[in-house]
Amino acid sequence: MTGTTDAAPAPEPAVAPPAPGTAIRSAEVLVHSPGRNFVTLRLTTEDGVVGLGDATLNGRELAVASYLADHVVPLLVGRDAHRIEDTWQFLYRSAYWRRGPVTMAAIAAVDVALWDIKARLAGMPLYQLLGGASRTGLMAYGHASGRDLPELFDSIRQHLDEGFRSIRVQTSVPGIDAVYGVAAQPSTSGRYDYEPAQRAPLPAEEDWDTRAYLRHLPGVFEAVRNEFGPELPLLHDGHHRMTPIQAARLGKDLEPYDLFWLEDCTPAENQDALRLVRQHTVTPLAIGEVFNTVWDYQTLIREQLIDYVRSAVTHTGGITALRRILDHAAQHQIKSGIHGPTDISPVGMAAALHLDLAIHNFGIQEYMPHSAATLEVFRTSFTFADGYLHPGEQPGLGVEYDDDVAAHFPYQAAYLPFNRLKDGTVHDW
Ligand code: GCO
Ligand code: MG
Repeated sequence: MTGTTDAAPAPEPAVAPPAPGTAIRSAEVLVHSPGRNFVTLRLTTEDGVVGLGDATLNGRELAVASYLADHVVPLLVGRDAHRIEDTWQFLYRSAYWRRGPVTMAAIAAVDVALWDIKARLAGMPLYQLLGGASRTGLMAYGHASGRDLPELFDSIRQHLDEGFRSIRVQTSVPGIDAVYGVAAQPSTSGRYDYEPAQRAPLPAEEDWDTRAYLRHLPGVFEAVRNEFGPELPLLHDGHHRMTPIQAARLGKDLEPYDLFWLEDCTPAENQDALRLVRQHTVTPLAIGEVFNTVWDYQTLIREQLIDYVRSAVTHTGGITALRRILDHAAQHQIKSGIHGPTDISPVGMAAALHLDLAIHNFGIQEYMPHSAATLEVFRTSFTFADGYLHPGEQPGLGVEYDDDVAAHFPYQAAYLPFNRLKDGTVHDW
């Protein structure tokens, strides 16, 4: 043996190390309450490039903050910020305990922050990395509500004045004191803003009566159609409160009023139940804001039992995972209707808008504008004009987080309400 050694050559690393500067240097979990609570993940690379992700789970914020801070942040430091898919698979599979809103919100925050970093490094708005724009703008719907018809009509007119061209209609029901989607009082800004989470040590108790609701709602839509004409796209959220046969009846009764969709008509954990609803009505159905993986949609998509996917980027494992759900849905002519109430932070909203712009099967985007305080903490560059949203052209997501302003808004415990029937039984809210 000449000029050789018995020692085996050092093995190549299984994966290439991060390019200089792109390893994650820090991961911070930011919990603040500018008007309402938000959980934000901020990743920073060795070179100082920052990415933001939304991990807000309304009413259970601290569980996700702990999942991230205690169990995910220690795994992120030193990882290559470019390896989005590998990081997603690692976080999902290495936890062993899969799915669930806490886990999937935490993974979503990491995923979105990594997409933000990649797009900032590329110097492009994120939608360009997702395939580029498939349209010029994103039709958005706003939330109108009223305790009676005059208040409801007033709220619809205000939304039309603000530029909305599609309207969700929620209304009080005679005999029910407090109902999802309707503000108890007109807000001081003159709008009927509805923010369900309430800052209090205990959840508020609301009441519910499905028969009263089923009797009342079709007349409300008839009045709205008579007042605003046949063209305005109208939506309604049943918020999981009906059984399949009740939902089937409501869908049938609303057919003359040509809804854009009826949302969350049943709780839908039992996907098979939607077959019954579908057999009885051609009112389009939207479901999924509380779902967190593609498995929650398996029967619904394969059997074409819904028309719109309602998941949020924030609650479904991020852009990587929601894009797959929407691609699967596209094979069945099912479109997107991404969740966008105020409990999705401006970071989560921006992520939704980039995805909406890029996919082929975009349907509609929910849009509840955030409060002035929220928009001081999260400086956004997305726009809304004449019914259409656009994510803007800033590199990355187009959102900056202001720590100094956020410091004025510490976390405050807040809970979503719950329902009881007249006899005291707890009911879906
Ligand atoms: C919607 C939703 C929300 C939820 C809220 C709970 O369609 O926008 O139903 O209003 O109630 O996200 O946190
Ligand atoms: Mg909803």
